Amino acid sequence: MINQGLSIVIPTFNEKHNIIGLISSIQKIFGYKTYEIIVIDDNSPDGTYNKIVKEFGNDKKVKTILRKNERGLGTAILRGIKSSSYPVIVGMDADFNHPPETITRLTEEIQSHDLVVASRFIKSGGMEEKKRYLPTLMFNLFLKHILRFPVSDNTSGFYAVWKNKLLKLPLDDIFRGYGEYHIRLMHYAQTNNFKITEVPVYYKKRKYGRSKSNLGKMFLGYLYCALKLRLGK
Ligand SMILES: Nc1nc2c(ncn2[C@@H]2O[C@H](COP(=O)(O)OP(=O)(O)OP(=O)(O)O)[C@@H](O)[C@H]2O)c(=O)[nH]1
Ligand SMILES: [Mg+2]
Repeated sequence: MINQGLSIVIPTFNEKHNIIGLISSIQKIFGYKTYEIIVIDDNSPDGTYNKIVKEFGNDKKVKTILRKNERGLGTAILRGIKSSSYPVIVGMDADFNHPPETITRLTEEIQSHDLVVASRFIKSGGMEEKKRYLPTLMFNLFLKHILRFPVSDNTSGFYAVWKNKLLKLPLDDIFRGYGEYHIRLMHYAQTNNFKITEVPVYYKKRKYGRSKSNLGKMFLGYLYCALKLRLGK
């Protein structure tokens, strides 16, 4: 664990059954260490925001941001990044796809790197949801090939990065749309000579609630994003 402090940025939409357990798990892992959890909720109809405020309203390490007039994963994460106070940022999902224990591995490696990605496609990595594993792997092989990425998983949305390095990148261009922001993040990090590495992650299935991902739309969006980057547009 780093000594300088850690900002964990978590976007939520209808995650009231996951986020309380996730925050509790992070608290157990990091305890008295210097960290903050920033949740950015887009006014979830299930009342995620109020639930967090009720459970953790007195905890100074838990910041909850409510966006009433905006919706979208990319801009929600950017809002969290802009609100962060510590030098290392971790981005992750609220639904336990991203096991909180992996944050420790990310923060170990960030000591000697600019950006560390949690990867499903290296030894000890994987996905509990088997039917999504192969198509995701194939798409990531394609991405690695066409964009010459140095790591194997460029769509996980689970990473640690130094904030001062991140602020040098075109953040408004990167953090928009849905999960394809991760592809743009990797592209700009690489073209700005970031020192990048990966650590294994085993994705569990989402614990409660429903996915926000429309897989067909997501695939086309990610493909379009990758081709645009490849063509330098
Ligand atoms: N603030 C905000 N968060 C969002 C939005 N869409 C998705 N999220 C969050 O982004 C994360 C990833 O969304 P998921 O629905 O888990 O997507 P997925 O991992 O592809 O789908 P699953 O297989 O069901 O886990 C979760 O923490 C969501 O709550 C949004 O529009 N706004
Ligand atoms: Mg998920």
